[in-house]
Amino acid sequence: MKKQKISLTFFLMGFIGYMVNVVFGIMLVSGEDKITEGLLYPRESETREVRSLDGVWSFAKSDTKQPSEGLREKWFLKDLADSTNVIHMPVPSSYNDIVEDAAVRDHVGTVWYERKFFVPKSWQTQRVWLRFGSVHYEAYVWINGNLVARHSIGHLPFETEITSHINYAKENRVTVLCDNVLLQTTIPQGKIVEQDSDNGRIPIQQYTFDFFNYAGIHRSVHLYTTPNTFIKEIILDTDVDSEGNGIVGFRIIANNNDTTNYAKVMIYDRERNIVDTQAVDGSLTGTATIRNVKKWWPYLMSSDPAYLYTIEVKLSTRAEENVDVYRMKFGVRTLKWTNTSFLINDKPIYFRGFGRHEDSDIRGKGLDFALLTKDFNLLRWIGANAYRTSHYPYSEESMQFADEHGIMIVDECPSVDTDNYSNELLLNHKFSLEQLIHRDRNHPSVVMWSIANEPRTQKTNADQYFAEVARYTKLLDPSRPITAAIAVHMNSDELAKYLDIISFNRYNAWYTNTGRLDMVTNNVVNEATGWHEKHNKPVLMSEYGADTVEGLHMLPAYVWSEEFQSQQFSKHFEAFDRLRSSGFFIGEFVWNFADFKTAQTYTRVGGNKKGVFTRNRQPKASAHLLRKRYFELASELDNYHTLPTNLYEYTSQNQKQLDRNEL
Ligand code: GCB
Repeated sequence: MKKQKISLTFFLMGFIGYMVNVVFGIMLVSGEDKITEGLLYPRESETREVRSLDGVWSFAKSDTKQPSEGLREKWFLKDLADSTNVIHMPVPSSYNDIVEDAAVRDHVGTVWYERKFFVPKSWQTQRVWLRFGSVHYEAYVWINGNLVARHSIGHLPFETEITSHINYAKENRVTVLCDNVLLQTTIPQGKIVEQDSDNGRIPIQQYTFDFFNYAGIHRSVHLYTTPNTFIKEIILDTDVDSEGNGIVGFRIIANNNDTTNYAKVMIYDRERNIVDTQAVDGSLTGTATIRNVKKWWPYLMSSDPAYLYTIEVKLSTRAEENVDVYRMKFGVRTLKWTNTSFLINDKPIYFRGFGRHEDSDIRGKGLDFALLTKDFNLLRWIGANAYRTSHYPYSEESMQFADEHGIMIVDECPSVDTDNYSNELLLNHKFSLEQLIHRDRNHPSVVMWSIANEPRTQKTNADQYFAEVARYTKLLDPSRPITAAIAVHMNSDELAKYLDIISFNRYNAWYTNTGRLDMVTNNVVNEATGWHEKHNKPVLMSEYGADTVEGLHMLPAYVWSEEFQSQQFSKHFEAFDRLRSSGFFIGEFVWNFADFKTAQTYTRVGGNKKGVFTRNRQPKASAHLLRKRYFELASELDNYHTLPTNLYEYTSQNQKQLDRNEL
């Protein structure tokens, strides 16, 4: 089925009665048949060059009352500064917190970005590609005034070939229009309402999800080259045979689809030794074998976790040998699941993890390598082995970090609080999963797909809707289980039956029975047991927690204090240990790794404070408690006995004996 769609804001502006004179015409968006192509992560090789366009771009916010002005006046045809006032804007970054102006922070609708660049003459014989790691939510891209790309759904990459639009002899200009409007049919959903203000009637973006709707060019922008005939995709499927050899199925897709192509595939180990070489032709499909494979293990589940190999693909055509070369890292591990357990390399997984956000001060959701590195250091420090990409796909660079550090990922699509089910929503939801799986399918760290967070699965049509989302996800990737973080009561939920693993979010002693630390443990045990008894599937707790203001201490424990967060965690730990002994409970994820910004409401003091770390990544008291538990679990469950020497502070000579008794 083909569907027609115009840009969100333009649709919206029609909706609220603004005049729109110039749109790009009608953009075609197809439905189920929309399949992502290409998008290999930009990497240099002897046949490819990569250039970053990150840096300081020109930026202009549209006038909320004249959202289509820039299009009507064709700002993309000349320098942005010739049409409107521009300011400096870093890329990658959200634009919201860069300026001391609430109108930018709370802007609804379109903004413009622009920068100039040169390409070397040597690129004239190559294809040139422009790739965005993510623009939130909808993007239109012009090169030298020509519309070259359009993409919607934030948090996911897109690219386009710009070879024929490039000037090799002079400067080039890239212009981006970014639209942050969320509607009932976008993923995630939102709603625009018109309200009276002191400045007249204005559109307000409403949304139910609990994180700030940051917008802008959130991830890196790259130019890269490929030869004329090039490797478009590499799809891996790894396994381990009964003798412990790694089986690496690979499928290479070349852009020309020519059956006379052939390829040489080499597999290197971590020390750069060649461990297998395969020559394939025609279908470019084959299987490599790695003798005595070193499996990819999660952090603290092996003394040598996160072992990665490198696959090198050299594509040749009848006319030219080694026309394109691409290398990428991968891991070999198996996943299996039953109705009580989830196994990696035939060993049961017990998740010790977090729900997280891509969020920090100033840059919002902008990719930042210092932050990324710090976060992974903190994950290791605290002994976590997993996190969920709540509530949208995280950066490709973070997925590479997860592979390298052995952190298992529950990879979530951007559907949050899914409601008001419609066909258009379903198509977009499926497309978000298709783009996500296309992007992340080769990462060993990705062990599960999460198809939604807290969908309203008690509502009319939820059953039918999620039957289809689940079917489609499993069709795209049968090798990983699917889950969703459910908050609806198990008696009214219509989704869990379609999942392989049931995840539930619950805030005992916080949103229910606030402050009652004596009403946590049994409730958690009963709810998890209920889910298992109803559906006969493994269960994990995907969210629990309490808002906590760092430095607020109250004894006896009182909500918002550090004491309360620690004690509320501890009550959950008791529940988790009881559940572990009953055999179907496979993990615990604290909400949240760090404090994060939300929309303004009277329930949030400077944002959501359920972090174990502050927004600035400093530990609250609960972080030290959690660290003890996560390492103790590693020791108990995964035979990991090299505990950090500073896990316990010295208190007395008697302490060791007491600790041992407690363990
Ligand atoms: C939830 C949501 C998460 C919120 C959290 C909270 O259930 O999944 O996005 O931030 O609760 O703190 O309210």
